[in-house]
Amino acid sequence: METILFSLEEGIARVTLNRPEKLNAFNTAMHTELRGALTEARRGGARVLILSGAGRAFSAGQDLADRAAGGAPLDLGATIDATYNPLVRSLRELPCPVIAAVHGVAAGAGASVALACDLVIAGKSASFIQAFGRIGLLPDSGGTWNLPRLVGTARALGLALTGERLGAEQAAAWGMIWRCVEDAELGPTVEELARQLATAPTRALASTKEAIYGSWQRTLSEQLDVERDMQRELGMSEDFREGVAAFLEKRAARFKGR
Ligand code: LHQ
Repeated sequence: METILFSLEEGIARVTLNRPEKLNAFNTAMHTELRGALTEARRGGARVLILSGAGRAFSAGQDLADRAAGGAPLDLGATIDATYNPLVRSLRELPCPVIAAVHGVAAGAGASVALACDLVIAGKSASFIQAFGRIGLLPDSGGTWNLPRLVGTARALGLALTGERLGAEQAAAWGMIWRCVEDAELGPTVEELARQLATAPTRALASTKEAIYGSWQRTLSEQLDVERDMQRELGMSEDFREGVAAFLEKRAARFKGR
């Protein structure tokens, strides 16, 4: 692969955006390779996926020089239909946690894709820029959905309308991301979390993710029913039996993700 790095070992899928000279801007090839990697992660039974960027940034968003996204007349709707929307849906539908490890800048769709991940961990010097407005666009790749849900309408509008750079510490203080750590701690923190999640009861984590995201479309009463149905399923899982047995036997559980 030319634009990303991919590996899957011991349940941990690692996807690294790899166009460092262009700050990992997404081009058509990168989208194609990302789709392949996510399919492979799912097929290979990944129990956690880490998304990161090579070089000095996470991603500067859409490659504005990519002919497939440029040229005239522009149909950005078609581009989005073929690229970002399937990517964001795949990340959300992956039946395991997805961690975004953000260092440097995450701008435009780079910020949106990071925020579409389940757990965002950023180094202290990282920043998020809603760069869309600067070039005459609105936040896409789920930005207008995720931002207000993460930080509230006032802050979502402030960020999107001004395009102001938001530092990682502030992002964590606002609840936009899960954690901000010292730059040097980003790699080790993400690796440790990934190892923890890769040995967790994966089906329970997948159901948790699905239930929490899905909750926005439901009433409390409907959500109670969803929790009941999912718990019924999980109650029949091997991992639930193992979890209870390990607790009663006062030993560490050995979850298999089944
Ligand atoms: C880039 C890019 C880039 C190409 C840096 N493209 N080369 C849009 C359209 C279509 C469909 C769907 O969705 C979207 C959504 C979007 O993502 S819109 C937002 C697109 N992104 C941006 O507008 C951000 C543009 N980049 C920047 O504002 C800056 O590069 C940031 C603030 C990210 C970083 O600034 P610096 O640290 O000063 O780096 P730099 O600007 O010097 O960039 C380094 C190189 O990367 C440079 O190339 P060069 O050959 O001159 O060294 C840039 O041209 C290139 N690059 N972003 N998006």
